[in-house]
Formats: sequence, structure tokens, C-alpha cells
Amino acid sequence: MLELYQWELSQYSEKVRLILDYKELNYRKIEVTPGIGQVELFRLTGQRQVPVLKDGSRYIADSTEIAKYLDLEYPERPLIPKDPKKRGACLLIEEWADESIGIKGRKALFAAISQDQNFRKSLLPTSTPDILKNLIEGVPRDFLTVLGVGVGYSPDVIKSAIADLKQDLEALTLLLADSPYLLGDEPSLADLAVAGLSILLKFPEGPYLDLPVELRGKGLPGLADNPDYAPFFEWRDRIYAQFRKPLTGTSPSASRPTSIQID
Ligand SMILES: N[C@@H](CCC(=O)N[C@@H](CS)C(=O)NCC(=O)O)C(=O)O
Repeated sequence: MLELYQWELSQYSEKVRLILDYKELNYRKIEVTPGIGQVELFRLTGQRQVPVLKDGSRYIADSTEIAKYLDLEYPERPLIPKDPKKRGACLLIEEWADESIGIKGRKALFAAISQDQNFRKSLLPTSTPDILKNLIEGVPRDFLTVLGVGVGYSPDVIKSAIADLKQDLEALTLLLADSPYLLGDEPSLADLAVAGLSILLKFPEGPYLDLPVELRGKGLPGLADNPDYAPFFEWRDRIYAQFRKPLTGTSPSASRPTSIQID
């Protein structure tokens, strides 16, 4: 069976999960432990990031490479159109979504977490002991701001990320005004990339991610609750209802591995 080395709340991992579900491929999720698990990932693949797909003895890193690999090896329900114009537009949107929504969504979420203690506490894994939750909940906002500056997320960077995301959402809403999918009447990798990468802007309403139930449908203030972008999130809900498989089992986090497994 295919295996996906992932983080549950990684937007690039979600893009791949949506693609796997769209192609109706079964896979097993392997939650990589930040830090130590990434060292193992480096040993296996020469890089430290998730997602990584394992197919037999092959490891494929990077969500775009994984999408292309899956379309070649599992051509049923193709992701990338054959028509040259649509193919070009599909590849362009996919790349743009990675660079814009994927990266800026993470920055904007960082800002939201650093400003809202309840949001931050709810985002910690459900398995985190209360003592740790309380410790992190008590971290002063300034400390997180300093941390943010340390990783390149200064208040200016965050402000500009949010402004760019607003333009992205306006553009997507316009593109989707008269067609069910970004490239017209058929779904493509462009839709799956945009929909999957946008989880950090607003978590899906349905039972698709292993995160506290109260966070479902919640998202970035000014984006997730902005009526101007409601058509975009309605479109995304439709994509999820059509193609994304809901979580199965009563307590997905309980059965989650705590480190990556090596054959
Ligand atoms: N270009 C990569 C980006 C993947 C990425 O940014 N992954 C993040 C999680 S969302 C990660 O692994 N970060 C850990 C690190 O960089 O050490 C892709 O499309 O898969």
C-alpha cells in the first residue's frame, strides 16, 4: 500500500491527501515527528520536509513531484489536462498556489496563533499533556512575535502576506464565478492544489482533518469570515464533498504513530 509521510496540519500534505483521494488510491498516513522524525526522513530521502510518498521501494518528496508521479503511474482519473492551453494554465496555477497560498497561509496562520491564545491552545495536538498546553498557552504574545521575527515573520511580512492572500482569494472567486472548476467544466490538479493548500486559511467544515472538532470551519479573521470570499470557501466545500474521503474510526489521533517507521 502507498504510504504518506506527513503532518496532519501541513497544507502540502493535505494537497497530496486530496490528490490521493481524488484518484481513489488507498494509502497509510505516517505522522512524522518534528525534529527526530525529520532526521530519519533526511536519511531516507535526502531532504527533511513532508510530504513524502512511499510507493514500494521508491520515495518521492515534494507535493508537485508526487502529483506528477501519481499521474504517470496511476493514470486513472488524470490530474493534468492534455489540451496544451489547459495544461499550461493548470501547471501555472499549481505552481502559483504552492508559492502563494501555501507559504503565505502559513505566515498568516502564525500571526493568528500568536494573537489568540485559545486558537493556539486548540491547535496543539490533542495528545499534548495539559501541563504543556497550559505552558504554551501562557507564553506571552511578545515572545511569539520575537520568535516570528526570528524565522522571518516580522509584523510587516505578515501584513503583506495577508494583503496578498486577499488578492488571491478575490482572483479565485472571480475565476470560479462562471465555472464549477478553475479550468472550466472538469476538475484538475489546479483545483486540488488550491483547495488542499487553503486549509490553513479556513479549516474544512467536514471531518477530514485530525484536529479538535471546535476548530472545524474556523480560520483566519478577515479571510475565513469575509463574505466577499464566501463563494471561494463554498466551492472548496464542494470539492471536499466530491473528492475528499472523510476520516474513519472514532479517534484518529489515538491510533496515530508518534514517529516514522523504517522498514
Ligand atoms: N515544496 C514542498 C514544500 C513542503 C513544506 O513546506 N513542508 C513543510 C510542512 S508544510 C515542512 O516539512 N517543514 C519542515 C521543514 O522545512 O523543516 C512541497 O510542495 O511539498
